[in-house]
Amino acid sequence: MTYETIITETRGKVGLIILNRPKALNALNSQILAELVAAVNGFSADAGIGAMVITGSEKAFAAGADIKEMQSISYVDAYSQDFFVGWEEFTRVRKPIIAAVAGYALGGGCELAMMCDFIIAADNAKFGQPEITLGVIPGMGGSQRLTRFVGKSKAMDMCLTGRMMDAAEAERSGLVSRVVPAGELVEEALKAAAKIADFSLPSVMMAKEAVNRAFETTLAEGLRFERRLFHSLFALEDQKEGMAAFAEKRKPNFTNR
Ligand code: CO8
Repeated sequence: MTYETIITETRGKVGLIILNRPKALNALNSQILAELVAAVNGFSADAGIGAMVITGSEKAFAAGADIKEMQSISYVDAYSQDFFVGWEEFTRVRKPIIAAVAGYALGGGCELAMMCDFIIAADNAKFGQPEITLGVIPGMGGSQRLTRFVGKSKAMDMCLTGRMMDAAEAERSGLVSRVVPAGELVEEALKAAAKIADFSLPSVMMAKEAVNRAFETTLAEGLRFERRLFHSLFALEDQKEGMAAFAEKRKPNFTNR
């Protein structure tokens, strides 16, 4: 499939998606949403792919939803079309997705990064939910996910003042998992994704599912869910292989079975 607003590449077992609307700082319009969802679904369906990386440019991961596309939309249209509901499809992807963020990740850009499984930030990254400056509020999960990542006080500060957080503050407050020099961002993210993609895919997918469950349920239910997944992994050949390889002091050869 050919895309106009993203570039896709395969690096070994990793699917790389580069947001590519440089003139609009990768603002997220309906075309980029549709192409991004198609790309992640394509990599999901590809048995040769074990993890994905989404990145933008050195200046902008994405500067938000496309304000020019949104500005004239009416309430009836927004409501009737359930504007941007397509992003929910993105969050249903079961293989891991790493956001590699350099430059601006604002509004929908910050929200897209938070929909990924974890964020690796370049040292020039800037995160923000500036929707309040436009007379609106976050609409792709910012008020909910940012609050879970950084807590109420910082989330309120960001959503009410619209101020940006730099990479150091984002790492300190738990929004990003690590910060790397901007020039090494994509390689570092690809390295992390390649490491994940070398593990047994069913256990990787279950690990993702288990961690995500922590956001959706009580501790008791989450623990029960984790234990049931854990039990089920003993049905895999890869569990036998992984543990045998440890005992035999060799590298495991996982087959995703
Ligand atoms: N939408 C559309 N175009 C954009 C956007 C955007 N979000 N951001 C930047 N652009 C465009 C600019 O208009 C400009 O285009 P042109 O050259 O044609 O004038 C080009 O990108 C370059 O931008 P700047 O000249 O402004 O670049 P600067 O380096 O001076 O500034 C900033 C960079 C600070 C990132 C600045 O561009 C900016 O403030 N952008 C807007 C940031 C913003 O407010 N983002 C939030 C958008 S709202 C949102 O995301 C809501 C999400 C939820 C919606 C869910 C609906 C259900």
